Amino acid sequence: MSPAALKGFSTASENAHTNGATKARTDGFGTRAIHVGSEPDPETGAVIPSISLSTTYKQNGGFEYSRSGNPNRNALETTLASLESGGAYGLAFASGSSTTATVLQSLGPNAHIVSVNDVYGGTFRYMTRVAAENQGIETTFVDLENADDETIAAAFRPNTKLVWIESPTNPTLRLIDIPHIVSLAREASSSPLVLVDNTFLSPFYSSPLLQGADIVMHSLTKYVNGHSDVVMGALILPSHHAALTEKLRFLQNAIGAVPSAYDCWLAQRGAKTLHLRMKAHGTNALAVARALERSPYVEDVIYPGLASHPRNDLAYRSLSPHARKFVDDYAERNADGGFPYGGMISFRIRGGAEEADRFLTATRLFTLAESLGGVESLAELPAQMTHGSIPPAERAHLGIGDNLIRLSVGVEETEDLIADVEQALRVGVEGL
Ligand code: P1T
Repeated sequence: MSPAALKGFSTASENAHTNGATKARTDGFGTRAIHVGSEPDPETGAVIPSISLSTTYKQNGGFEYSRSGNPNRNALETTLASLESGGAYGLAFASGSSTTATVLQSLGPNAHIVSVNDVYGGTFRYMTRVAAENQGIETTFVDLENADDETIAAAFRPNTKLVWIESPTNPTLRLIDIPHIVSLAREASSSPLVLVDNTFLSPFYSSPLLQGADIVMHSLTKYVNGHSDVVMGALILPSHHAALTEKLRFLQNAIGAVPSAYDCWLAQRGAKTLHLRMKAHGTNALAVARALERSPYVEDVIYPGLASHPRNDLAYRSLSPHARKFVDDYAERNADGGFPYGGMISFRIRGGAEEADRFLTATRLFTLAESLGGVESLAELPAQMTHGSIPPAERAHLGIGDNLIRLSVGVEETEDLIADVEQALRVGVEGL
């Protein structure tokens, strides 16, 4: 038995990257985040892995050429496969967008996709402008939150190969009942795969593979790396998808949209504190959402963890086993209803573009910027920024108006964030 096993935690070697597969493990989420894929170096004893910058490797040493695999990417992929509960295989890519592109390329020509109607603007753009024009792929965008079963079933075609889900969606935080959509997909004649883009909740709050999804994707740029200094993406698949993993791994190498060893090292370092950060993002976001709910300057707050959110029960049901434990402990200590559910909030400021603009320039701690999931708080206007590539009529239909503001709530002190939002709301609406 290895010393690590004697110490009682599952080790990276037990979760060996052999062929990308990880074995069953019993350690908790935070323990896996810190230990799986991150073994002390057998030669030097270094606790933190070194960065292997070599682009090529002497034959028969386990690696060949860095695009096909390198120690840092393998280590990160092992960590990711372990963190995404139900996962066995991890594949890292150069960005979330190149991850999306690789999955869509795997569908071949003239396939059909059923996608949730409110997706990240870049995903919408890839589906409608790149996959449609270059691969003849058609995408039907469906309101998977509210549409009845007949409407959803009617969207499936004989060539539907993929169902694309984000939950909560970007930016209107619509919640999708993943097990229900999986069951509808299983009834479709073309047996489409179900992919969940789990970027917004991260592997801490949600485990779509345990809910029946075939593939989970992440923009690691966001919560998993967590420090706004890496652009990267990943796919995680369960053990029964070895053949699909091989196909995607072939494309990972053949297309070559791979991350650098240095970025993999950074993302793995970030992932070690994912559980700590996600708890802090969640408690801060809940507190900020409550402050917004109380404010006379706010029309509408969307945070699925709020007790007043219409799908708050679905949010609770959709929690990963580890998040449910955290949320239940939290609820025992705070009998005020609602629970932490990730760090993203969207709200409509009273007024229009002018008020939103004033709010966004008045915040002191929330920086006006795209992206999310870093330790620092960010604010943005989806209609003009992240979702500007969605046609105006479609944006209006989705409720992405000029007064919809999206917050990525960071892990600063709670009361400072609340004070910042409250003063910026006053300036935004009253112009003071
Ligand atoms: O930025 P990149 O790493 O390529 O990931 C794309 C992506 C995929 N999926 C979701 C749900 C995302 O939110 C993103 C990127 N989103 C932003 C940059 C944003 O500000 O919403």
